[in-house]
Amino acid sequence: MTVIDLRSDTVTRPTAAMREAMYRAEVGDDVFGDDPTVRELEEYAADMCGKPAALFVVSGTMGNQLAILSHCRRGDEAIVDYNSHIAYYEAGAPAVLAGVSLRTVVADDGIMTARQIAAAIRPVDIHQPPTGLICLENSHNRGGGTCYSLTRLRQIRDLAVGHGLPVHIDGARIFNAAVARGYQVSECADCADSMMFCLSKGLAAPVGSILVGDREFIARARRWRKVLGGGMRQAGVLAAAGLVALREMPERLAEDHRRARRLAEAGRELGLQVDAEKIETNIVVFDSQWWGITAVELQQKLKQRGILTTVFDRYALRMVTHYQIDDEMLERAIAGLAAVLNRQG
Ligand code: TLP
Repeated sequence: MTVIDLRSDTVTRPTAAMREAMYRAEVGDDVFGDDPTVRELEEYAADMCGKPAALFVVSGTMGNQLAILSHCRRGDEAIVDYNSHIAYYEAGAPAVLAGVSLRTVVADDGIMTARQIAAAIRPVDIHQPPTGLICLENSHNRGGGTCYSLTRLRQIRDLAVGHGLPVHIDGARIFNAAVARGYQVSECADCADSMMFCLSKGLAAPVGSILVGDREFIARARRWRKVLGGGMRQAGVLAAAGLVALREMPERLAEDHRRARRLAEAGRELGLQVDAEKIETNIVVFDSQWWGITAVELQQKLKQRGILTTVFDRYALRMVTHYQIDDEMLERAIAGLAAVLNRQG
């Protein structure tokens, strides 16, 4: 039985072109600034985002945390939505590492409005933590792969500029958002002071994320990366795969989005609650409550058929389409879902 792994797009394996590039990569000691391939990747990524500088980091989590460390002072508060990766999945790192608390906003599908953010900005008051940063997630993972519109991003940028506050975008899946919404990643980055994106999700590179921003910000982040032990040596072998990911992989994401929509429509026909119209990118979150089956039970039954998924909460189960899921595997996953639910019903 071949396993159909819909747990995440993080499970994607490097392409043949990536492995070839890794094999041939020119390398040096990147902590000394001597790795030509890392430098090439950083320059390429900065250019793509229309920012002066970039930093290659171990993970998306590290990229987000370096942004918080580099923008904020100890005691500051960062505005995030309550379901954001930073608030939900980063193990309390803003408090642990930066001494930064989070002001969480409850936003529809994870997409905050400028008005909600404005209401969360603290007044100058000795009793309250100063607002130090606004963080947006695009596309939004727990929101079901939802995306910010450029209009919304620009409204938030204008608000932030008015308050003298920096904006960071957790763009782990920014290429998914860009492909789905038909904008450039640079147009998103233009609405923020910093942006992080992952090479190791839908773009299929084995390891690594990128943080972009201005030179001074990236210099601070580089120092914080060293503090956290994230200075890498001959990292060109990884950067080489990252370059292939950026050059060759973004366009095909539309295929993952088409398959996610197909999966959502099939799930809805089976009685799982999901707003298939809302599926814009590669993430589908099904609500199993109507079937009277918890997400954990559904996950286990699917697993017995070789279909792997992620539990979001009691009745919410996530499935993610990606490079290793073709049409035939998707149809097998849908058939498996139908078999499990029909037996259940
Ligand atoms: N998300 C992972 C898990 O951590 C939940 C996944 O499977 O989706 N920002 C966003 C929006 C993310 O979805 C993730 C990873 C990250 C940051 C962190 O990236 P990594 O895993 O590289 O630290």
